[in-house]
Amino acid sequence: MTVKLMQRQLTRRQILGMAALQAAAAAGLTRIGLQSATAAEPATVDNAPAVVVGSGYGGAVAALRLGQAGIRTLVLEMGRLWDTPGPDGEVFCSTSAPDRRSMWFRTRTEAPLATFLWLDLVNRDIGAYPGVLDRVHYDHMSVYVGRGVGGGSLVNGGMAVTPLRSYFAEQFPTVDTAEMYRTYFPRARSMLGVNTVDPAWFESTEWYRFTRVSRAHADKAGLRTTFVPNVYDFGHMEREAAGTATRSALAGEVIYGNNHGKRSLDKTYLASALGTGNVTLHTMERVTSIRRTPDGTYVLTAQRIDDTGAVVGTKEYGCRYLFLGGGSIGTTELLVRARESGTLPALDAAVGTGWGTNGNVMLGRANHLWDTVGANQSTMPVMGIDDWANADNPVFAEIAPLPVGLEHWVSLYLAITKNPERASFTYDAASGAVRLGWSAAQSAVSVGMAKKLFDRINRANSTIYRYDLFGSPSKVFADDFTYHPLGGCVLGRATDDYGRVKGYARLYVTDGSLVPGSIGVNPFVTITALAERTMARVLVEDTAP
Ligand code: FAE
Repeated sequence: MTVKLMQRQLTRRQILGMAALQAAAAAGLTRIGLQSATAAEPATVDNAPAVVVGSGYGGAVAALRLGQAGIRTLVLEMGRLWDTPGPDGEVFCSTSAPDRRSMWFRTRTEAPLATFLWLDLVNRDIGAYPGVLDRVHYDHMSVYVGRGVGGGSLVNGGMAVTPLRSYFAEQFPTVDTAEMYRTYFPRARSMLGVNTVDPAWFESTEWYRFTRVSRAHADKAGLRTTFVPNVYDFGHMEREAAGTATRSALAGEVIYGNNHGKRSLDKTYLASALGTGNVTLHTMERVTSIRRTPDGTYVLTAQRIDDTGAVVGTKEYGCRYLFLGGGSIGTTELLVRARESGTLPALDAAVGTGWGTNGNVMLGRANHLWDTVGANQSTMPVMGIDDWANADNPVFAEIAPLPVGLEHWVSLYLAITKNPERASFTYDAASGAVRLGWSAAQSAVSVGMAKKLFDRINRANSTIYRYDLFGSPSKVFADDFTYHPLGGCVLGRATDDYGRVKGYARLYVTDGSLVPGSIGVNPFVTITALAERTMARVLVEDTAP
């Protein structure tokens, strides 16, 4: 990463933090802090006062606020620091020619769109490597997650959506909604660097023709569309279009990482966290178990892995305060295993329950030949079809790009439906595996809701679905994966109303596992805002000497 100013002014601490990340990458270090830019990590770090597991949204907020409070904090992240150019001079590989950097220890990519014109044109054989995108498989559901310093922010579409206030209140009845919308949502948006596309540029650029076509089709069905903010720097994107900046969103980059333009967490929260001088980050360390000693110290066991995935060492870390930010499936898995294997037996029965997919379904519509979507498409979505207020069938559908560099007449969507189905995780003592009990019938509920909305759009426009995109010949709705895993340690059930885990003092959850399976929009702004709320409370009430 080059330490350069994006449109937003970086703080001095962010610049220091980014310099530390840059120096660590240059030296090939897996232990990163302000110290690591110049010297070795202090030996005492094995017993940090606070440990944070994971460096996605929940972990990054916890790390920054702990660091600012003067609390020495260690962040453990199982993925790599994405800051070193590969042989092609780029940090991330492209979506059109993925290599080993694309996926987490796979020999073939597993992209959400499996086929095009029923042909196996999308996925590629790759070498196994700690790549940036993982697809975690359970029996009837797989979950896409980001791996690396920044978690999901490295691979996501950047859509920074604040949920409908009434739905947030419905999902979090014990949270002070007024305070969330007055204080924590604005704080999260500001820290994440949220911005919006210039409407005039949007209306005129070829790069969003695909969105305007979908908007027109929604209009025809009497449906409302709405602009959606993003953390991609739209100033940079306009310069990409003008040919004065290196292309990233306009070069098809997204799910395997963006080389430019995106304000991922390593450039915002995490850079600031490292800049406090109190935060150290270890990469390629996977936490496998948590226990507590009689004096109340939490002890984590972490496996150090190398670029082949081999475990090259095991280490234990002790801490007084433990913050879990491993994401919905990462955190839930750790806590379910801890309860069931007896290392944290007093965890509540609600741990491992209340998990959902945010009602995710992906689908494509086939447009008329005269209704072209354009060969040039920005990878950053900026608009959604908002039918959430429809009590009969609430759906919010992101108008998604399909940037393959040629005209394909596909309108692609990621529908977020109000699917009430929830699943639980179980522990298999023999193998030590944690399994998710989601069924195909539960996905069918999301499909039914998405179909109702898109049948209406197809009827109004005399169009049909695309049958060629999701592998099997007749599959129209991709209902077997989610981008938005939510729940597992739901706020107010597995934890108190601030993410303090029931049964154990000084143990906290700060990530997407707090959200009860659905939030009605893309979730990272909500996750960030809830983590800000937790940290504001905990630092005042729990860390007094
Ligand atoms: P997350 O960001 O997943 O971070 C967890 C981190 O913990 C990861 O870096 C893991 O590697 C690490 N970790 C897990 N377990 C361990 C362990 N045992 N030891 C050490 N480290 C561990 O969690 N959301 C939006 O709001 N807008 C979008 O446009 C959007 N697009 C998406 C597109 C894609 C392709 C994907 C995959 C997701 C998208 N999302 C989007 C979802 C969003 O990225 C996700 O909700 C957040 O990243 C979840 O944040 P968490 O803090 O819960």
